[in-house]
Amino acid sequence: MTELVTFGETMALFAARRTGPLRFARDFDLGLGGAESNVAIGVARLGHRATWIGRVGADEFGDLIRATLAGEGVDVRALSDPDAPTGLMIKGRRTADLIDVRYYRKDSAGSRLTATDLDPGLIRSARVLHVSAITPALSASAREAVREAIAVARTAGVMVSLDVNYRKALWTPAEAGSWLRETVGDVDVLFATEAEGRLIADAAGAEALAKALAALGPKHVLVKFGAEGAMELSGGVVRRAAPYRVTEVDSVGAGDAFAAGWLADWLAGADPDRRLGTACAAGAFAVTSQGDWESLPRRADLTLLTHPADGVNR
Ligand code: KDG
Repeated sequence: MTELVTFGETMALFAARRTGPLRFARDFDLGLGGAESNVAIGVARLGHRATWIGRVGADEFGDLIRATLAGEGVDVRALSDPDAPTGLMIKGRRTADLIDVRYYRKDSAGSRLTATDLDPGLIRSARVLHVSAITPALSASAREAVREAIAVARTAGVMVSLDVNYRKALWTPAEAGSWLRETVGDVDVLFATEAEGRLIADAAGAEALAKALAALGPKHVLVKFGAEGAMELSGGVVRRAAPYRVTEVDSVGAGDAFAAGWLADWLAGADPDRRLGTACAAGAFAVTSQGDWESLPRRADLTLLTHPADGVNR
């Protein structure tokens, strides 16, 4: 029985191997990326059953997505759309410190997701529904799918988790803010950076912001500070977690890893301090290698971040 259901668009991902303008890249690594499937992989690696629902094209990239997610232990419900291709994401390295993401996803199979692609029975049987605010920015039908899924989950008492994941290439701050303000009251867990939180509510300082967000409905508000750690407001109690010190190679996917760590520990019934620590550790692992999800941890990896001073684990 699945514990977490999520859905959204997963794309084929071409990552340039060389730093500099994309037109000089020459070689690319082919992989995949999708905020929600990244979370599903992270939750599966941490020992819980996760299902990802989405549409892919009837093409090689669709096959790659299906096979990779299944290989990661995710229950894949990927519809093959004969009329649209799998979306593409190109990741360039404009400088050693600046990753430049471009999407080729307009009218892609993933963006054509509809409410009828979902399985309400599956959502009702899960413990968590996880969505991101990327999906409502993809199309009217995808937006309707998010609305419908949240309604099904709420009626069944399934915990609803939302990661803001603001993507400026897909919609404006005003459009995102309006959808988020409409939706946040139906959400139990909210993941946001400070800037993303301010799309929804205005308050000076992270703690005041978390309180303003919680006042709109979510029982758990997670504010992420990137390399500076994170804060959680749950049941009126504020917790802060210090970051793990790691060498950052590629920060894309860190937020999904954080959500996966938090949700996996919620599923495991871990205490709130440990849960926040696992979220930070998963986020830290995510930035240590190329790729949006490849370095997500298994349970046994979590202790590795408190490694010996010589950096060797024997
Ligand atoms: O959160 C990481 C994502 O940015 C990535 O894997 C792809 O879903 C994606 C997106 O829309 O950027």
